[in-house]
Amino acid sequence: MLMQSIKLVADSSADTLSLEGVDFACASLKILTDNKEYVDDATLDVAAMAQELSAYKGKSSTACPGVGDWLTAFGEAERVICVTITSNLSGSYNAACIAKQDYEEQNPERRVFVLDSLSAGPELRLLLEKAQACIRSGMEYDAVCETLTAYAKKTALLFVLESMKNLANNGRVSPLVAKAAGLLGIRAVGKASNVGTLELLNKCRGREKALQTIADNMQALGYSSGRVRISHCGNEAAARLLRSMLIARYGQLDVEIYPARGLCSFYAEQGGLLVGFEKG
Ligand code: X90
Repeated sequence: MLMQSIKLVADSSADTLSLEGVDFACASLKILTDNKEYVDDATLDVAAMAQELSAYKGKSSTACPGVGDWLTAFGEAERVICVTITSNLSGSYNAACIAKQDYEEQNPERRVFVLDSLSAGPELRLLLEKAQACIRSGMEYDAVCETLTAYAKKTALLFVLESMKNLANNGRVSPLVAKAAGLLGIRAVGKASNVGTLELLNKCRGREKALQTIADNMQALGYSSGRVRISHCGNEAAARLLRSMLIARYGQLDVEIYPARGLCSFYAEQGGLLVGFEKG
């Protein structure tokens, strides 16, 4: 029997533009101001966007991919695995589910599996890498979907934010929670909760303390030696420091560091770090 080819699809909150050895497509979120629209795709100059937004004084917001954007990303694939940003903070998952229905109705032999990551950024990267490995090993579709669903329960996301202004202005955290970051060098350390919302864990004074607190929280969540993915907003130095701290505690580890793309940069803001990892 011919092996069915499987396409991987994610929204741009996954900060992933391509995945080696598999068919992959990304559905873009957008960042909006009164006079400009930034599409979070491969052509977006994230640093230039951050510059422009820091000089901009008006309102800014974001928009999730629409049903049509998801259908375009699915393309013509017979089997699709689709990973979205948390449904509790975005309409992306909902739009993907509607697109799945349309796609399967129009082409009864096609299948789409939509996974709500209940997270953002590097936790999605881990999920995509797991699916990528399964596909490349020749695993069949249903098994990949099951493996991925089980794996998603064993991954987590922690973050450290220097400002939560954009999150608060767009109603993604309460103004009270947002006060935890930004005042007098106070950084907010938190995690993606079990229901895919921002959960504040600690308020830390200073970068070093915030990063140690991330490492402590990883340990408390059962981290032992699994893969770690760190995305940063103009703060590679902090990401590298966190990696050193983790290696000092655990020995050699599989840690990758990369700059966040548009959507995560907008919400995590300058200096922010997102840390996806395997709980153990
Ligand atoms: O649909 C839309 O317009 C997108 C809204 C996205 C809102 C939240 C994005 C968060 C990005 C910030 C820190 C980590 C959050 C963890 C969430 C569970 C990253």
